[in-house]
Amino acid sequence: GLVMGEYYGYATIVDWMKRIADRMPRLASILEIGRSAEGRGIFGIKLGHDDGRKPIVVIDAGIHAREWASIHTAMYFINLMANGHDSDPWIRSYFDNIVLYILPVLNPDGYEFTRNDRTNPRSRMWRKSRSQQRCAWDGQSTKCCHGVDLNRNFDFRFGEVGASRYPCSEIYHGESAHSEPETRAFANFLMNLGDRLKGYITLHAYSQLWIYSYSHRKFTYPANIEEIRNVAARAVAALGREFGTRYQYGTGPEIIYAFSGGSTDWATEKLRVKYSYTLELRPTYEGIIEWNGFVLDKRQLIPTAKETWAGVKVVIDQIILEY
Ligand code: 0X9
Ligand code: ZN
Repeated sequence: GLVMGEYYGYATIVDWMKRIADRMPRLASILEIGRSAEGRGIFGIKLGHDDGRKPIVVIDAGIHAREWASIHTAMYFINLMANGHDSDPWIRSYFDNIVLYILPVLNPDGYEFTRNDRTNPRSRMWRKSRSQQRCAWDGQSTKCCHGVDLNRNFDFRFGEVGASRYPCSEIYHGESAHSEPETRAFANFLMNLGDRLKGYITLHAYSQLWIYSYSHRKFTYPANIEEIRNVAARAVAALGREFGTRYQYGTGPEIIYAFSGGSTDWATEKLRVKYSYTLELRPTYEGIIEWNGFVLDKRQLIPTAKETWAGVKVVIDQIILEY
């Protein structure tokens, strides 16, 4: 296995998931949902006894390249499930009662770019995918840039707010909804799960937030907002009980900013996923100088993942209770 509390390259992460799936053939399998713009396979792992009826929960991370702590957290969940099957009855019950898909790196091109590019020190802070350059006139000159903000590329109020039509923007939404291969692969994957998909959690960093729909406008909620909010409140409380970490919960526009084209709103609106959350992991904004919140000290990786799992468990347990 791999030692937790470290950052790993994409190939290492994928190999590791394959080895876990090989080791537990009836309980885990690897899946490739599609390929990135640069041709990398986008992989995930399926955990659980699938009888075709159990509720499904999907967890992803690394849609934004620089948010490395989210990738580690998803890996930690995989590790916990894989090692817990034989030793932890609660984990074993998850194998019996749900099907859990974890996709730790939705944007592998961006992630590898943040790890390996040596041409520019700012590359560690890359956010978008690495798709081919697009050019646009910005009023002064024509500028060309790589990449799309994949969390602005989903088919939910595409391009309406908190997104940019300029390719050089950090929040460039792409030419049209699902124009990017990563978005398409993931959207198709979720759509094919059908109405067994009850939970979707996307891991981001940072600012310690537990966010639910909708993100484009204040005070706009799904019909079952009471249940969504109640589960969020309990998740945040459970998370805080681990190490005292304080999370805020609410919709994006209520607690940070409005935007559209994100994956959780799309899952809520188009797929009717009952519990769909965006998590912003450690740290908070307090004491953060410009961008360094994305560079989480390795000593914080395991505690971050542990407390996040405590929150995620509340969502999973609620779904098991209901279905
Ligand atoms: O802006 C995003 O895509 C996410 N934040 S991040 O810093 N990781 O880029 C999601 C923001 C949370 N949701 C809303 N603001 N509605
Ligand atoms: Zn993000």
